[in-house]
Amino acid sequence: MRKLFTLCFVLREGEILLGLKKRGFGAGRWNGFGGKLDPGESIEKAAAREIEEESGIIVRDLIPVGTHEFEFSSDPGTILEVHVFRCQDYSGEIIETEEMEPRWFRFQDIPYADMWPDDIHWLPLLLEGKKIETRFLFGAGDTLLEWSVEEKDDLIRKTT
Ligand code: N91
Repeated sequence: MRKLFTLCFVLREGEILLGLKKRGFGAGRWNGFGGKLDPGESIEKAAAREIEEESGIIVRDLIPVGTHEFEFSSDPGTILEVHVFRCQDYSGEIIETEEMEPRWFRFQDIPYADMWPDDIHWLPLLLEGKKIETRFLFGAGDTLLEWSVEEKDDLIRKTT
């Protein structure tokens, strides 16, 4: 079974917006913004809605930058298919919500030790403007059992 999710990264000059997840799946880790699709909703609409709900900002020009397939050995056969976007055009004020505590990080200060263990394998590529296609299998305690990261065409011109 496949379950669809979105994950969005807002970028500005040399910085990335991450949110400390305050509750639910992945609580205590710094994440991008995203979540499940509502019934009938497009992937891009869901990505924009989730980031507004979790950080208060309105995003425009979401650029698709790849997909992740996450599988957990505790639930074999269920693939979390995550559609990843980047964005540099937003309006509104970033606010803390019940879900997330947002904060800007310089690329060199990204707190990988307090993030999902797969992030170090693909987030630097995304920040270089690469498109990615990844698969990660997690074992007990979210340890990485198997993984692959493919760089797709370099479709994004690096602007930050
Ligand atoms: O949001 C970020 C930066 N990473 C992220 C990695 C994950 N690995 C498994 N899951 C469910 C993740 C969610 C977010």
